Order: sequence, then C-alpha cells, then structure tokens
Amino acid sequence: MNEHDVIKGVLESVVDLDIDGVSEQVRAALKAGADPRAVLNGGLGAGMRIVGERFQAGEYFLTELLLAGEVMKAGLVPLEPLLTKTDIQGKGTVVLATVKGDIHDLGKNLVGMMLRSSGFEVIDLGSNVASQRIVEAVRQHRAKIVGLSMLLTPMVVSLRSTIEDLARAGLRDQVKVIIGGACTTPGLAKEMGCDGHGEDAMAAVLLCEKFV
Ligand code: B1M
Repeated sequence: MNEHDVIKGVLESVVDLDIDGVSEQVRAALKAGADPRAVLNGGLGAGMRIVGERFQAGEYFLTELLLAGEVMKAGLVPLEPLLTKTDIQGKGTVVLATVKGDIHDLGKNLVGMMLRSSGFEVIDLGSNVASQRIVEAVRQHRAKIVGLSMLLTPMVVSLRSTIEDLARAGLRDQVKVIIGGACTTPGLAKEMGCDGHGEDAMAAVLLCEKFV
C-alpha cells in the first residue's frame, strides 16, 4: 500500500468511528513510511472534518461527535511520541485556552503539544475559559504570547471580550495574540486585532517562533 492508501485508511477509521481500529490504522500508516504530520492532518484531521460535515447534514448526531473525539484521542496515542521529540528549551511562555463557551479542546491540545515539543513553556488553561482567567495567567506567568482556540462561530464574542480585557488590563501591548480553530480565518484575526492566525498546529508553532 502506498502513503495515500494508508492515510486514507486512517481517515476512514475516523469517519467510521472505529475506536478499536484507529490506532492500528495509524500504526500501519507509520509502518508503511507515512509522515506523522501527514497522518495527523490528512488522516485524523481530515476524518474529523468529514464527521463535522455529516453532523451538519443531519447524518451524524451529538453521540457521534462525542465518539469522534474519543477516536481522535485514540489515534493520537501512537503519533504523540513522534510529534513531540525535542531537546530544545526556553523559547518563552505561551498561555493557551479555548475561549469561553467553547469546549472543543482537541485542536488546542495538539497546538500545546507541538509548542512544548518546540521548546515553549505552555500554560494550558483548558477549554471554556473566561477572559479574566486568561488575563490573570498572562500577568502571573509573564507570558509573551496568548493562543486562543475557537471552533464555534458564536463564540467570537468571547474572543472579542478576551482581547478587550487584555487591553483594559494594560497587557495588550506586551503580548502577541494568535488564534486558530475550525471557524477562524486570517480575516477574523485581523478584524479582531490579533497578531496572527494559525491554520494548523504547525503554523501556530511557526508564528510563535517568529514572535520570539
Ligand atoms: Co462540535 N462542532 N459541537 N463537538 N465538533 C464543530 C466545531 C462543527 C464545525 C460541526 C459542524 O457542524 N460542522 C460545529 C460548529 C459550527 C460553528 O459554529 N462554526 C460544532 C457544533 C455545532 C457543536 C455543538 C454546538 C453541537 C451541539 O451541542 N448541538 C457542541 C458545542 C459544545 C460547546 O463547545 N459548547 C459541540 C460539541 C462537540 C463535542 C464535545 C461532542 C466534540 C468535541 C470533543 C473535544 O474537543 N474534546 C465535537 C467535535 C469532535 C466536533 C468536530 C466534528 C471535530 C472537532 C475536532 O476536534 N477536530 C467539529 C467539525 C470540524 O471541526 N469541522 C465540530 C480535530 C481537531 C484537531 O481540529 O480543533 O480544528 P481543530 O484544530 C486544528 C486547527 O483548527 C488548528 O490546529 C488543529 C490541527 O492541527 N487549531 C489551532 C486549533 N486551535 C488552534 C489554535 C491556534 C492555532 C491553530 O492558535 C492558538
């Protein structure tokens, strides 16, 4: 089997919500020589997008979304050690959170994992995080970067209030704010006065490296 076929196998196991088979498919893809990032983006990530489309089309329901999250976590197990190999340290502190009202955390966790493996210290505040907690964490940890994840379009209000609260606290000039997540775009980042948008976890790392 070529790289395309093995990655397709990973994608299909996500779409089929095959929680028992997904990590085996990932291992098979890696064994066949597929690049770990291609397995992540073209396999697991692309599969999750299709699950989302099926949910939107009324073919999958909330139960399937929940299960898809667990499938993704299971698929990440064999990938994680390959994505996080590093011996670099000390690039600075990033405060990371999914905005208030949004509990999606898989993408944020991936961003955190890749940032840590690139030498950043990551203060992960979790998901559904109130803006004041973000402000406090920036102050407490003297963070240079705030990374905000958002997958729900209506939560743009939380994004806006986080940025406003950082400004009110006099911290906005001291931190770079980057955003990412399925419903975000470079245009939204600009509109909200952010410093950057990460299309995926790797792009987030490259942006943070640019800022330090
Ligand atoms: Co929900 N969900 N969900 N969901 N869910 C979406 C996001 C949706 C697009 C599905 C759809 O309708 N097509 C839709 C949002 C529509 C919108 O507003 N635009 C949606 C909805 C509507 C909902 C609920 C409202 C459903 C309901 O209750 N009726 C509900 C909301 C709950 C809430 O948050 N308050 C809900 C719930 C859930 C679950 C809890 C069941 C589960 C999440 C489990 C979890 O996260 N632990 C879930 C899932 C699994 C999805 C989909 C299918 C997959 C999301 C995911 O984990 N993808 C999703 C469909 C989709 O995204 N198209 C969907 C894999 C992950 C690795 O990708 O997070 O995009 P992602 O991260 C990427 C990049 O975006 C980027 O890097 C990652 C890859 O490298 N990235 C960043 C992410 N954050 C970044 C930050 C950065 C930089 C890059 O810098 C800081």
